[in-house]
Amino acid sequence: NGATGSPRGALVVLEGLDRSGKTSQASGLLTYLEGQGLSAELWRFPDRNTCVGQMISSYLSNESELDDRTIHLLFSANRWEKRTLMESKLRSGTTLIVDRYSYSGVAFSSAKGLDIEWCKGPEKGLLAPDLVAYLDVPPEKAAERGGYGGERYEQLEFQKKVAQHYEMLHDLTWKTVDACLPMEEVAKQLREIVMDCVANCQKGKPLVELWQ
Ligand code: 2DT
Repeated sequence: NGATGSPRGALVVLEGLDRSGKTSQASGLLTYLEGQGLSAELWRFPDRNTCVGQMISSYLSNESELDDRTIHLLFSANRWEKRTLMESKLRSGTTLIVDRYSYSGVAFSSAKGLDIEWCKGPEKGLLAPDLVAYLDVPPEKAAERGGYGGERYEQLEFQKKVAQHYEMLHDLTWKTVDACLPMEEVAKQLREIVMDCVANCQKGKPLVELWQ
């Protein structure tokens, strides 16, 4: 952000299967970044607070049925409705730690059998993460951690498919962290890659769009 001279924040996305530890790690990261004196916020998708988010939430809790492409587009719309705010936060110097993003969108929908390129389509033009930290855990291990809620998708066989589809999405921003390590070790590795990413954004790494 050379125009104003104020450094921009980083867009950091955490991805992984259910029970991979994303949510706990995301809140640990937020505390750490704030402790470093950085402006940071924790976001998550789906954002269940909006009208679109409520439709998604009722689908996930099996209270409603939707066609696979319809729910895919709703997840995407739920990111689009946050895009303007996301860009202004980043440009004003706030780092965003985002629990799930377009990579969940594509991995989960394509695991149902939808074409992966079709799935990427509506994500094009959203902001590209500066870092995607993938918390890697074998689906069987994640299932053993227990506490799959009763939501749609929280089943071992489906999670195995999602893991395979995540693998097709690795790109230059992708960093895999072994989520079977002790929680504190995972946290330490995350802090390192995130601080590295924050520094690059401060140095002027451009903010670009996804999958153009
Ligand atoms: P949690 O709220 O527990 O993370 O579960 N999902 C998520 C999709 O299918 N597409 C998406 O675009 C996103 C963001 C992953 C949300 C569930 O919804 C799935 C698990």
